Amino acid sequence: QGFARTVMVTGGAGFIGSNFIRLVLAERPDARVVNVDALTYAGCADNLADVRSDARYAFVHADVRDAAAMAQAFERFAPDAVVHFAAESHVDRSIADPSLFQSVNVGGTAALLEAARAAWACRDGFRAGCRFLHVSTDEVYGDLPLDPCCSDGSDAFREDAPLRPRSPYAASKAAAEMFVGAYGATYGLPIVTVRCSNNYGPRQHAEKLIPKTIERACAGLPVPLYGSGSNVRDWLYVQDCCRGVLAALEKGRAGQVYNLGGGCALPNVRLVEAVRDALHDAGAARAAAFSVEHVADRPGHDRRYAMNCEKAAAELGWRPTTPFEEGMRATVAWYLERAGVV
Ligand code: NAD
Ligand code: TDX
Repeated sequence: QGFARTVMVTGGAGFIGSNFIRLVLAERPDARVVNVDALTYAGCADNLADVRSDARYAFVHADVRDAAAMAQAFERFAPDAVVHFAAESHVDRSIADPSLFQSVNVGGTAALLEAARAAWACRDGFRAGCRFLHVSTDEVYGDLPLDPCCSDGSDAFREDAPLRPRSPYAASKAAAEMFVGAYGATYGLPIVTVRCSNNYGPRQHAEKLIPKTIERACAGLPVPLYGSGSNVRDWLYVQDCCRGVLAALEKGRAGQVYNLGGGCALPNVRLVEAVRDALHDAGAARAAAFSVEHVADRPGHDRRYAMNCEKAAAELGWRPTTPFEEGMRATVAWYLERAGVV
């Protein structure tokens, strides 16, 4: 399978999307990228400051729910592929405003699928080589018990596990996947889905746990840990995730789902200690006063996520390669440099 020459990336001004665009431009010299982003509070034009002048990059300021704008973008740029990152991504915000998540994550995905279906239709089905890559999350599976007897990984979710989302965010991502599956089954639209675990790395919004921990520690403020801090997340360095998304785009089988996990499960309380240690190693003086405060738990807080990623290894040749300490070092260095701390 040859690589798509024009890739429409939605949500490319966000955390993973901006890292993905940079990867594609660097490693696929023949590719053009069209970034479709509404620049919500989570989108940051500066995330792509260094690629803005690249002749192979174009930006469309539009909302994926806007059917006319999507049709226009397809017509103007004639993308071969769509990589759909655009979403409301923060679980706490979904608890405060679930309808926004329904509108953007479900309605936005449905509108984009419809635009792709119309744009790529031809007499025999769809244009040769076209492909829709949908970015989903491990949260659609629901959570697992914390019980350490299961920590050998044997209870990790495989791609065919039932979806049991528990937060409004996870429900909206699961509902989006239902539309994705329906477009594959009904119309034969060539779609590949990836379910990623918790990403970390440069350019993540400060509302998420790792950047929040770095910012607060550097400001001498306590890090708020929800509940006991024993909830477990599987951390995936964003560069590894982007390589997995690219591999799925290029090598994934249409109609298939691939788990992309980090293989690095940590309880939150351990995770923030790892951030503290990386800050110390980087010489961030204020982090010496690092402290944690246990605050009210997130309602319905998922206990643990774990995915089995053998399918991505076997079919895509993908596995995460960045050791956690190295990814954390690079992450902390990026935030400290941006803040002018070291
Ligand atoms: P993010 O919040 O950092 O970025 C989201 C981007 O989408 C922003 O640039 C925002 O402006 C844009 N956007 C939001 N609503 C839009 C709309 N209606 N139209 C057009 N653009 C819109 O998110 P992220 O962390 O980079 O996550 C990207 C995708 O990956 C999401 O689909 C998310 O569900 C999924 N995901 C994220 C993680 C993670 O750990 N961050 C893990 C698994 C899956
Ligand atoms: O202040 C905090 N204190 C705290 O204890 C915050 C912001 C979070 N937490 C906990 C909640 C989670 O157990 O830390 C863990 C990580 O929280 P987030 O960074 O908000 O991420 P999470 O809820 O796990 O979801 C992330 O990973 C899966 C992304 O935001 C999702 O988009 C992705 O699908």
